[in-house]
Formats: sequence, structure tokens, C-alpha cells
Amino acid sequence: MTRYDPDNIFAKILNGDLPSERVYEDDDTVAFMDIMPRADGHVLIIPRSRARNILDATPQQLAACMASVQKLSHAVMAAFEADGVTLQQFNEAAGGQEVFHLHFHVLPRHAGVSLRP
Ligand code: DGP
Repeated sequence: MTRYDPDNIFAKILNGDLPSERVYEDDDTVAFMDIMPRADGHVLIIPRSRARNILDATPQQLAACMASVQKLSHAVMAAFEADGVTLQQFNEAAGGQEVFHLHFHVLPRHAGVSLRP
């Protein structure tokens, strides 16, 4: 597996070199709106510390991310009056990963409405 690239887009968002619409942050994680939302309210959760993806993450990073994923799931369901929520998470290019800083997608879902491509 390739090493963590400190110049990846989410690292730049974390250190303020790129703008983002932050909706939540705590000591260990940050959440911001996805720039190419596949559903209204599509949020990304990332750890503040370096991890390329789930294959590279520590149990502590994963625990912190999942606690925030749960918080944001409740928040977007309430804010977007959703019926459910879909989580997505991709690892390495072959696994669909495009940005190589660990992240979790939280997608509010409405009954009968498909995700946008
Ligand atoms: P993936 O690594 O396959 O989970 O895809 C990366 C996701 O990150 C994709 O849904 C689009 C989003 N994204 C890419 N660049 C930016 C950016 O500069 N800002 C924000 N907010 N989201 C981005």
C-alpha cells in the first residue's frame, strides 16, 4: 500500500489551505459537506490525524470516526427529515477511493429515492 500523502485534498482542508463547509468538529474528527453530493445532506467525516484509509488506521482513529459518524447520522436525518441513512467508505483505488485520507460518507436517504450517480 502506498504511504500517506500529506498533500492530499482532505489534508489541505484540515490545515485550512482549502475551504470546506464544516458542519462538526471535535478533538479527533472533522465533518464537512461533500463537494459532489450524491444526496442532499451528504457529509464526510475524517480523522484529524493521518490515516490513508481503513487499512492504515488505528483502532482509536476508527473509534473516534465512528462516534462522529453516529452523531452526524442523527444530525443529517433530523436536518433533512430523512427516513434512513447510508454509510459508504472506500479503500485504495481498486476499492473506489479517490481521496487518500480516511473518510466516511454519511448519506441521508428518503424512501424510494435513489442516490445520485
Ligand atoms: P472517495 O475517495 O471515493 O470516497 O471520493 C472522495 C469524495 O470526496 C467524493 O465524494 C467527492 C469528495 N471531494 C473531493 N474533493 C473534495 C473537496 O475538495 N471538497 C469536498 N468538500 N469534498 C471533496
